[in-house]
Amino acid sequence: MSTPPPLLTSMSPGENRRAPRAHVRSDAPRIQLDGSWRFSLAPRADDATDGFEAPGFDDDGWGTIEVPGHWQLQGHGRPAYTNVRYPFPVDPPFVPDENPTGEYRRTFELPGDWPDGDAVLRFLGVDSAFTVWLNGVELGWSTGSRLTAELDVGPHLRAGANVLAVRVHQWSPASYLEDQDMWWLSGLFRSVSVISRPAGSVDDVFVHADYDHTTGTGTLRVDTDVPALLTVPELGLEGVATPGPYVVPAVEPWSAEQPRLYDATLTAGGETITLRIGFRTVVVADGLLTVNGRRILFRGVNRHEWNPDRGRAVTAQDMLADVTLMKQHNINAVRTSHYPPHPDFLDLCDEYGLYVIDECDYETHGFLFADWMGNPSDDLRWRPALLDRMRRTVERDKNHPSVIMWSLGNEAGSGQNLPAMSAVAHERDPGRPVHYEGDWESSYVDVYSRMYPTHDEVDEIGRHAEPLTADPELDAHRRGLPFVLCEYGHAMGTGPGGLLEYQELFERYPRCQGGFIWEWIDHGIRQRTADGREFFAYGGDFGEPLHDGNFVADGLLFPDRRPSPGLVEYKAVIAPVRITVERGRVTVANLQDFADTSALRFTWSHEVEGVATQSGELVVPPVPAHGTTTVPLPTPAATAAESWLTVRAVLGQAAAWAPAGHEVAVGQYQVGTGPAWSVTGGTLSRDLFDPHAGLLTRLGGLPVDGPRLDLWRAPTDNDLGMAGTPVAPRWRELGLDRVTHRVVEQRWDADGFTLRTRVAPAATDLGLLATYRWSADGDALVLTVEVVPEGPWTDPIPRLGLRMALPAEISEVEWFGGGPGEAYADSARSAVVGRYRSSVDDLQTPYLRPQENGNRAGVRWAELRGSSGGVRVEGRPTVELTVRRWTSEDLDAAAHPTDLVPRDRVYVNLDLAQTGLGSASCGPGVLPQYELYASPATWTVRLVPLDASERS
Ligand code: IPT
Repeated sequence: MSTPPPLLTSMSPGENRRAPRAHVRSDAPRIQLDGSWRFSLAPRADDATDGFEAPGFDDDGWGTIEVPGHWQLQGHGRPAYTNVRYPFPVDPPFVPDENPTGEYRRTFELPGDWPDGDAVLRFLGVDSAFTVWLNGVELGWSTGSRLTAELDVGPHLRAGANVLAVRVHQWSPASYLEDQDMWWLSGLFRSVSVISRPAGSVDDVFVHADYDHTTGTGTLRVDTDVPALLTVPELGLEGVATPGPYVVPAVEPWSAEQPRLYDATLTAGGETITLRIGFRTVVVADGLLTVNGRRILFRGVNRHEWNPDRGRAVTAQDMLADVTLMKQHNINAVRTSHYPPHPDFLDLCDEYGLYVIDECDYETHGFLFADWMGNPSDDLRWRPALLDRMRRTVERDKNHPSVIMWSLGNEAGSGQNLPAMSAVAHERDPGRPVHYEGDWESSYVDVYSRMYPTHDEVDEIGRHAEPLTADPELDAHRRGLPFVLCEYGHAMGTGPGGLLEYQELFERYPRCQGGFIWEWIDHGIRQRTADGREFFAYGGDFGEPLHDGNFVADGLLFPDRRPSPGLVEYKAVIAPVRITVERGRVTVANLQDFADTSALRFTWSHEVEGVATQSGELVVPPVPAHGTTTVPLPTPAATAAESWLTVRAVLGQAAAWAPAGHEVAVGQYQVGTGPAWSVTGGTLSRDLFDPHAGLLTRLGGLPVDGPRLDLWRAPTDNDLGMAGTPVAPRWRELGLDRVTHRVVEQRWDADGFTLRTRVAPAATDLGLLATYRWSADGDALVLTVEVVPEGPWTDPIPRLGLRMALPAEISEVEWFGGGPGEAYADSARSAVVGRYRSSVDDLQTPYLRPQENGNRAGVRWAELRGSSGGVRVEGRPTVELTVRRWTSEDLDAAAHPTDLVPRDRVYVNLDLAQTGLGSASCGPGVLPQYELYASPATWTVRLVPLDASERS
């Protein structure tokens, strides 16, 4: 190629494409072109194959590729990850000469009964710019990777074999508009098809199904480009003419909680289109975002499309799994960050009930590094491309009741093209508000939106007391708008912490209508080590010269869709009912906006040290939305051992997304605290301790190292945070990862053994005086640790605890305390006091980049066992427990879980506390009440040797 084709130099969005229209299901004849195509990848656009589009071109020497798919995940080229930075020079509209160019060819047979006349060739997603030829004829080109592109092919189709050729460039001017925080992955990643367009058939339809909450009436208007007949059997509409309007008395409205859909058909020109109609009205009124007249509360997530093997070429199962998992975890809203999803995903949102902020495929974040000079948002030459993207978003998805807001895009700075995009959405669809976070004045949007504000800022905004912005009129406008957090709770690595405190603000201030966790799923790519062990790759693992590491792994799901502890925590925080258990009664608050609690069944159980002694059903009359009811609860007398009442709300009947009995919410009440420790005493044997360091070496028959004071944890992504002043670098500066232990005193007396040490890092006068007092209690040992800080400690510390090592044979843990999953001070809403069992291996949470994980909070006792015995540990007050086959230092040094090699020990931490997690990997740090400081502290543990035969 001598002169570059227009799609590599032009700011225009495409040529020769059909006007965008609704994505509908129809019975028109269709040829699905998914499957195996011939494929060749040229390293540069000017290396592309001359004449490849000719029907007679010989592609026998070419490889093959699966469509939909990305070529980088099928052995051609490599994935690359950058967050904000463009992986090419910011030199718009130019892109590098090294522009990987994929050439696709395939033949398809036109069925014998294929109707004459119009037909469209439809691409649901091609990343990034592509030109299409059918039977050697160039049809046109398009950009807009996550948007449908259709071209007319009717006149070019031939009886028998047809040859389709598509040339896709990884980079194009449009790449400047697609700087989303994700892997750069190219190709035909969504389906391709040819669809017949019978003469007189409906090309485009816009369903307007409004609900009047004051009368319960629905109004249905179906706009079509040609006259058509509409049938909605359940509404008694049979072959009525479009558009209507048809007034439907007493219609059942659609909401995420009660996603009522009415099946409908639309016929014209011999084609039948099937529609699913949901009646609902979305309005911003009196400063609130309302659906069907009520303020709603978003319990949301940001969802990128992801499959660890297929990238953004997600499957139907992936989409269904996402929706099902969201519903199972009490999530009611999705922001489709940062592009329209596969259209089938929205069908699932309609059906299962999720509110959707549908976001345009638009981000120019990398202009940040050019001080936003040349940002397409403010350059009129880009306006046609931006309006094209907005139109294609609205037109494609306009018939989904789940879509309740349009979003102009993400992180695209500011500029005159954004209000123009907003106007396009408003004009075409007055029935949906418009969102864009980058407009802090909120001049052309209908909700005020921010990402990663602190709790204090949310509180201020909730009180309409946020700082003034420049223009008083605009300031007044914004101050009157509802507020959402389009991103918060950055779910990178261990955490996020602090979600509960956000939820409290959303419940306190009507203006604060909830938010969307960043983000739904880790975008790890499944890989194997040389010796065949699976891991998930992140930025840099493919040798990218410029990358943003594991910032791509910040989801509530692991890449293979296993829920992370963060998701379990979020589920508890956003539970749609709140269960408050007290002596003799339980109060159920229904936090939903529409549904009563009749879908839920309530059970109670009385548990003594985590073992149920009594249980039953609780009769809770249906509580209306936002109502509260209190019912009596049998409260057994306190027992000798610690006992709890646990009340659970479960699904009474199977839902589409979970079986009957699925747990929705839990509440607990502590009935009895259990006895104080009675220490009977005994003689402490000197030879249990190392004579020099004074550390325990043996417990019963079990070799032991330690315990001794531990301040360190393998920094989490939040500890390493990019926002504010991250704590982990400071911890290292202080030397908390390399403390030394100097014996100050060893003293034996009638009460036992006292060891005093000074624990301190090199090069500083900071230290902790640790006093370990050991005494015997029969076979057991009791250790009280007292810590007194010395020197000017000012910063929070990672942990204050004891670390000890046991033999590697320890493999099982049973405990009474918080569980079953991981919990930290500021993410402990999901921890339920009970008795749990786990293998040591299953106590680990496999974050893509190893870091502190797996902590169990509020542990009263734990039994750690191997084949030849074990140890029971008890904590007073409780302890925080981690058990792992490697040290914190090993965790810290590893880049992937496959780097962690089990040692010949099991390392056990019995901690008084750890500092919280926060969300500083991209947001606020740990709230003050969850920060751990070096201060005088005391805690006691009891260590009891267990025989191989003993079982609790
Ligand atoms: C914010 C982005 O909108 C989102 O795409 C993602 O990158 C997230 O951060 C971090 O994972 S932008 C950030 C500068 C607040």
